[in-house]
Amino acid sequence: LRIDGAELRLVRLELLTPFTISTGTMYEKIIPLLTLRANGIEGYSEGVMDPLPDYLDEQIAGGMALLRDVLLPQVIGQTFDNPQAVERLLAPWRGHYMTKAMVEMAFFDLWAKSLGLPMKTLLGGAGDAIDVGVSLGIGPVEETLERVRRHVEQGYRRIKLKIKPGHDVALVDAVRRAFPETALSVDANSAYTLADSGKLARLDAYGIDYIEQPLAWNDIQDHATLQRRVSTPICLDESIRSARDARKALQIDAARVINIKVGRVGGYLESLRIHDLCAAFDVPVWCGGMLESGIGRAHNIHLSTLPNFSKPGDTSSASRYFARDLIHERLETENGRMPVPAGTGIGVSPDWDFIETITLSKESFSP
Ligand code: OSB
Ligand code: MG
Repeated sequence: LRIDGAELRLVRLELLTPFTISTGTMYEKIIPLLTLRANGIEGYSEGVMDPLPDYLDEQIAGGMALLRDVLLPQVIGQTFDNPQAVERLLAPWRGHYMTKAMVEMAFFDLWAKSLGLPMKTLLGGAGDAIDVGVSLGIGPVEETLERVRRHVEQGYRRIKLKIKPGHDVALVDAVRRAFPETALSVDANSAYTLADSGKLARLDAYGIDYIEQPLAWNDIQDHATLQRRVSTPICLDESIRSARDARKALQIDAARVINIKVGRVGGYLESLRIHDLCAAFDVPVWCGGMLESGIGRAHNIHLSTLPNFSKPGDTSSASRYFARDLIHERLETENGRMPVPAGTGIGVSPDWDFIETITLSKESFSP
């Protein structure tokens, strides 16, 4: 495939309700969107970097500059036989996993469409729907109980509670009392240190599926120490940027579950390597989310059809986050199952008329 054009946009999408995690509150999503073209076919991707480096050390401004000045000029006009060739070209650049993932994922979509295959098939997945849960932001306990109730009623397969110091054991205690049977997890987004081991061990009493990323975003070692002190499985999110990180974590028992976000690890090929490695260690994975629009969600859904994605992912209904999505299709769950978009590639089509109205910037690239 010869890449004969590209378009890079930044769009602004209002969140229906603010989303609070231990690091802060999000009120809107600023989304980088990439289109790659070849032979009249288009591939799409969405960047998951944030305006500020408060989830990981990557941010939109740096990613956009790298795409504009380096990555897109590198791929435009070039011919690639497969996604591996794209990955090889971008491999020398340090970091910038989310930015590189945009190029790799848009190419994957293009490639799948050129082969006439659904993305899931190309990845080695199967099935028409995936199990999903929800991620509930930090808020007053009473309000959280009400939101848990609503989502349990809707059939979501797991409720993930965002926690932070001062908003943890009492919250979990209240939710567990009200919902003795519900699959629960917690996500701290790196808000604790090993000094909090005792506090985190108190969560062992509540039958939680896993504690997601309790310690530093760039740590693996301390999570292994913590795992020796708590019986609840630790799930790593932020700490896993590559299959090499995953190997190190698995070798020292720092993670008994891994959250794969395709953007966080630089794309599908690395996601597949992490998926396979975890399967070899008998460690389940699930697909995380970054409040993506339908374009990113569609990618996540296809990835989630692989066999070792054996826990519910975070790809809940788009209507929970946005009044209107960037795509024509509706990505809504039914009884905790998200249908896999049909058709070739990611199977969703951007609603350019709507996107145009929320576009902050737009640039075209040609050979
Ligand atoms: O840690 O998984 C996380 C959202 C923004 C940043 C980090 C995280 C999240 C979520 C939301 O938990 C998942 C989603 O619904 O997309
Ligand atoms: Mg997380």
